Parts: sequence; structure tokens; C-alpha cells
Amino acid sequence: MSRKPILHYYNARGRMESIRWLLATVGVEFEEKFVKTRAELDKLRNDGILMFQQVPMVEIDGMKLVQSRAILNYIASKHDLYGKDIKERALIDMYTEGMADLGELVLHHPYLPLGEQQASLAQIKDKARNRYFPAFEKVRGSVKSHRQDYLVGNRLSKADILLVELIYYMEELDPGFITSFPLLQVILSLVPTWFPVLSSTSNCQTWCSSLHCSPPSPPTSPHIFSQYGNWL
Ligand SMILES: N[C@@H](CCC(=O)N[C@@H](CS)C(=O)NCC(=O)O)C(=O)O
Repeated sequence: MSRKPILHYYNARGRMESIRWLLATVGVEFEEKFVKTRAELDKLRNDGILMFQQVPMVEIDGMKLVQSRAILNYIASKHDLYGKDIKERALIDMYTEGMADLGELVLHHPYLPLGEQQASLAQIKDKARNRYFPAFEKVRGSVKSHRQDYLVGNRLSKADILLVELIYYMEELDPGFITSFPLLQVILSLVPTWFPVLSSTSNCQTWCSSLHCSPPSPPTSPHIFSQYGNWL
């Protein structure tokens, strides 16, 4: 039996959270080793296991993978969340790169000096409302006319999962945000049907507790990045 993946990152969402979402969705249990101090990060670096001296790092299938997108792609390929052919894969990449562009703004927002946060929040809301989510709503509209429940093709892909993650972040930053995008709002109600792992209560608890936010309801806890100060 293969070992559980081990996730090395801060006790925060950050660049690891999407990886947690994919693993949790496909029902793969994982261990977390939180990097709690600068000295712990330096130790990982000095041990030579962080190729670019950065986390996330995931020990999986005998590899020590870094670069969050490479890790996501590996998990998506392994668990059939990456489309049925290269055209579907191109669409999945195109959509998830858009999500990542918006996600970068969301990721950096809590680290900004307080004086810059208001402008950053306004920029995030503007780009989400006027650039990224209208585009995803349009995709959703076109697939809905084909009576499909997924962004790409006729099966769940990492694009669906990462979109749901992003919706939760936007709801946290801009409560009620998703009501402006009714077709995307429907996706939230479909989440339990996508994830059979959610159908039993115990699995649901495992799934939810393995994530820093708690689907299927939007997260409400304060953002935990703040406790890591400026050594990240
Ligand atoms: N492109 C990398 C970026 C990784 C990254 O920026 N990691 C940060 C934490 S979120 C880090 O390790 N920063 C310390 C450093 O760059 O020295 C990825 O997506 O994994």
C-alpha cells in the first residue's frame, strides 16, 4: 500500500490549499507537516529537499515535489481530473490559469500593509466581478445548454474543484458575491454530487476537517495568514 502524501507548508491556506482540495476531493488521506518557524524552513532548505528553497513541498509516490501547479497537475493526472484528451486539458489549463491569476491577488492581500489593503480589496472585487467570474459564468452557460454539470467535458476536473475553492474565497472577501453569478452559484449545490466521498457523514467530516475552509458552507474564520508575520 502506498504511503499517505505528506504536505509540507505553513499552517495556512496559501499555495497548499488547492492541493488539499484536490486530495480531499478524490478521498486521498494526507499528513501535514507544518513549518512553524524560520529555523524549520531553513532546515528543509539545508537538507536539500526544497528544489527552489520554497514550500509547498509534497512527498508523494516516492517523490518530493515542489511548485504548486506541478503538484496539482500530478494529482489531477493521477486521479483523472485532467480531461479526456489534450483539447480538454488545454481548456482546463486555460480556466485554472485564470483562477490562479485572481488567486494570486487573493493570496497576497492579507500580507499587504494595512494602508494598501483597501485598494487591493477593491481591485480583487473589480477583477472578480468584471473579468474572471463573468468569463466562468459564460463557460458555465455554454456547458449548461449541453446539460453538463462540469466546466469541461462530461466529468469532474480540477477546474471545477479550484473554481469552488475560489468562490469560497470571494464569498469571504465579498459576502453575497456569488449571487451575481447564478449559474456558478448552482455549482455549489452540485458539490455533494461531484464528491461521492461526501455522502457518508464520517467521510464528510474527514473531508471538511482536512481543509482550512469548510465546505459546503463558506468559511467564516479570520484569515490565518496574519499569524505568520513577515518571515514568509
Ligand atoms: N511558484 C511557487 C512559489 C512558491 C512560493 O512562493 N512559496 C513561498 C511560500 S507561499 C515561499 O516558500 N517563500 C519563501 C521564499 O521564496 O524564500 C509555487 O507555486 O509553489
